[in-house]
Amino acid sequence: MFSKFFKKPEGENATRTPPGQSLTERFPIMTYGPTPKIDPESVKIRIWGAVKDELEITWDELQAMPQVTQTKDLHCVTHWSKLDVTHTGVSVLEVMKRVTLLPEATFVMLHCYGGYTTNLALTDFLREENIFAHTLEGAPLPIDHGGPLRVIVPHLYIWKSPKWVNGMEFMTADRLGFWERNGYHGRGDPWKEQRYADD
Ligand SMILES: Nc1nc2c(c(=O)[nH]1)N[C@H]1C(S)=C(S)[C@@H](COP(=O)(O)O)O[C@H]1N2
Ligand SMILES: [Mo]
Repeated sequence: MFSKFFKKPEGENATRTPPGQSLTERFPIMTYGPTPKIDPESVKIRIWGAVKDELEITWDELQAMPQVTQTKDLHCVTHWSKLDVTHTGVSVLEVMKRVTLLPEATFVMLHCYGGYTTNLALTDFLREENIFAHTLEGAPLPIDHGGPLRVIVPHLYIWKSPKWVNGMEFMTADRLGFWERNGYHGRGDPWKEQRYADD
């Protein structure tokens, strides 16, 4: 695991790095299946399920909302962490000002161009630091990292940060997303090493 690219965390970085993780300076690309190529202008977030009214939020509407830039550490279940990654976008809580949830909504399934899905409890999704990101380190989010638009959920392993996002399906009970059906943990807290379903 430790090599030219993966370093054992030391000093202050050690306390920022969850158990079983090594640090990388690179930002590896991890995608299952082909990478969808989407014109930013055509990006929409469709919102349905346990909501009062279904709606769509367009790329232009998203750009007109208040923007936030934040620097977070990202942790991948495949044992690498990358510290201080800066994304810009719109916070999930800002987008959710447009959405009226039904009282029985407890989970969300995030959907993507290409068919990837991931499930989150609303207690993990409706958090200040979660964002719809369109910019990485000041430049348009590279397509391989999920451009034009991905969700960043920094407190969980980043399979919970879907690339090429295009939908939020609110649910009244949990259902498993793509990797969760294939053996990954339902929640994925890196500090608890929730890697696989039986961890
Ligand atoms: N749409 C989509 N989102 C995805 C994936 C994917 O295959 N498709 N892979 C997930 C996994 S398993 C990881 S580790 C991270 C990787 O993000 P990165 O390629 O920007 O490093 O994206 C997550 N989001
Ligand atoms: Mo992953």
